Amino acid sequence: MKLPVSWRTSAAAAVATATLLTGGSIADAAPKADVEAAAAPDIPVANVKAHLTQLQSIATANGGNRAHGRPGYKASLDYVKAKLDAAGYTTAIQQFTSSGRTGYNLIADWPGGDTNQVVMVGSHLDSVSSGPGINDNGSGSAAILETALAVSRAGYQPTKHLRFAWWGAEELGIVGSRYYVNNLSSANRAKISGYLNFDMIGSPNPGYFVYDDDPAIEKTFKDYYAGLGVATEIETEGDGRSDHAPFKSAGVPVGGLFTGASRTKTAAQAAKWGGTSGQSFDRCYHSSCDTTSNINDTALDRNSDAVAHAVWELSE
Ligand code: DTR
Ligand code: CA
Ligand code: ZN
Ligand code: ZN
Repeated sequence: MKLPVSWRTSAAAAVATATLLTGGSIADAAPKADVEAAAAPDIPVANVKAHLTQLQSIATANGGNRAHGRPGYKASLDYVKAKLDAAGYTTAIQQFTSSGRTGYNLIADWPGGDTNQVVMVGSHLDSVSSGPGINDNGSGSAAILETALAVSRAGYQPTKHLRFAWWGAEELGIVGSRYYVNNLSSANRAKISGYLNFDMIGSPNPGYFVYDDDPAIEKTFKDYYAGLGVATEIETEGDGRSDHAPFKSAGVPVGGLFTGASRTKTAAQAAKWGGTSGQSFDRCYHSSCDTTSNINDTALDRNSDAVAHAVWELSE
């Protein structure tokens, strides 16, 4: 007989916490009760695209970009924060300085859950100064925003505590997320049971790459894609080139998804994923053409649903 999640024993929770604080992975810590994990809802890709349309409008109204230190970045942050405040999140803006300009991280906590076991989900919200940054990284920012809103719509009450983050100044060198991690006390850092990063998840000529840093988180994503019948590859283009790097350096289990940037799709990859071989995954990477037309809707939809799947599975 499957017990509902809410019947987890306190002993199992104590084991979970102890395991995590001694550096166990998320999966090791999950109590082994015979329970039915709640299934994540479908994330409507139309909703994700509506956020991208808003971010595009913001860039267009602010010099064509959403870069650190420019009006378009703060307007993007205000847009995301307003949605989260209206959905019942506890939000906070963390300020920092980079290259002589003020930067901002947005942290949003979903009330409830064990605050000794925090599942964090993050994406950088800034673009480069040369364009609107809709794939890089409106795609990740919009997908985690819509997942956070889905948590609210569902009234989801997971065992672990959920925290979402939109980082500033990633394009200047992973500045905002590193500032956040460096300013955590060691006690609060130890409470983060995992960090999930989403940076470029809607590339126009997409690949399906999974970070291979933490085995349990990697398995969560690979199992999800296997269920869709979509092949995945290990992410190698980045290896530390995004906001998961400061968390990994601090000993936090990390994972994430990526659809590719300037590397070229091979014939073998095109055979399994479709798209165009001999062409980069995102021809508009860091360019002015990284607009709302620079998105593959199928990849954005699949990855948005994968974000929700991982959030539900890893926070149960
Ligand atoms: N650093 C990201 C783009 C990027 C390039 N390789 C990877 C691998 C994994 C995540 C992201 C990336 C940026 O330009 O914002
Ligand atoms: Ca969907
Ligand atoms: Zn970039
Ligand atoms: Zn990026």
